[in-house]
Amino acid sequence: MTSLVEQSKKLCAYKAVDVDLDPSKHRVIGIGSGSTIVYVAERVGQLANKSELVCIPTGFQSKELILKNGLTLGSLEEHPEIDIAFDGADEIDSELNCIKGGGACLLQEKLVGDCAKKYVIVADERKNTGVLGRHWRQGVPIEVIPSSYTKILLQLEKLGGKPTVRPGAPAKAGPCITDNGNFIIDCDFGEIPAAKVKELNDKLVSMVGVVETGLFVKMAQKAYIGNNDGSVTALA
Ligand code: ABF
Repeated sequence: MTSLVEQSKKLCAYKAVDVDLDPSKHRVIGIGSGSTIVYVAERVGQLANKSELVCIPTGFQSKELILKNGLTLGSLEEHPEIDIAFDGADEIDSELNCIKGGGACLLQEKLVGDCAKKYVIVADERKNTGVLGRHWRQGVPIEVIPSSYTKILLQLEKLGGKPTVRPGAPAKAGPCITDNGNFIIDCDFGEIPAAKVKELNDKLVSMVGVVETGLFVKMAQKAYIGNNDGSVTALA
């Protein structure tokens, strides 16, 4: 039996595609990563003109989803202007700032989001807490150049965070390696008030060795939240 959370993921994903994707105008579409985006790809794959669309992935899982749903796979190099992109989030606040990167694809996700004229987040209600750091207790994912990780750990501690290097899959010894060959540090800063998210992100990206952070500062124009009672809340 499908759980309420799973149903809410499908509801918000279908709603986001039905409301925001205009198949007559949007031809280049960003497809993010995670378990909610599975339903976005499924819905896009049901469009009558799907063969006219090009989908830009944010990682390996995303590529597979695009292909599995009979959609055309494109690249950011070929299509640096994306009409609309959909992605999941680990947490979303009242200003639509997000924590992303639980799946270690944050760099490609941020690139796709940055290239998108319209960026839409889909998430179940657990992620909609109003303040980042309430639900996602694992910390802000930060992608770093491997040789810089110890100096960045020190810098993050001095900044008041509690950083840990993300381990790889259980069978694999050593740290998690991203699609770009980098490490991920998860840094717990506790709750991050909406007014402080940009300031924190600016401090993090100014550290030499940091490639990108999982703080997506006001990148999304819209978010669809799937609720357990079967309703969908649109935030903008
Ligand atoms: C991706 O999927 C990540 O940035 C984020 O970690 C995750 C959210 O996934 P889910 O939809 O499974 O909660 O977008």
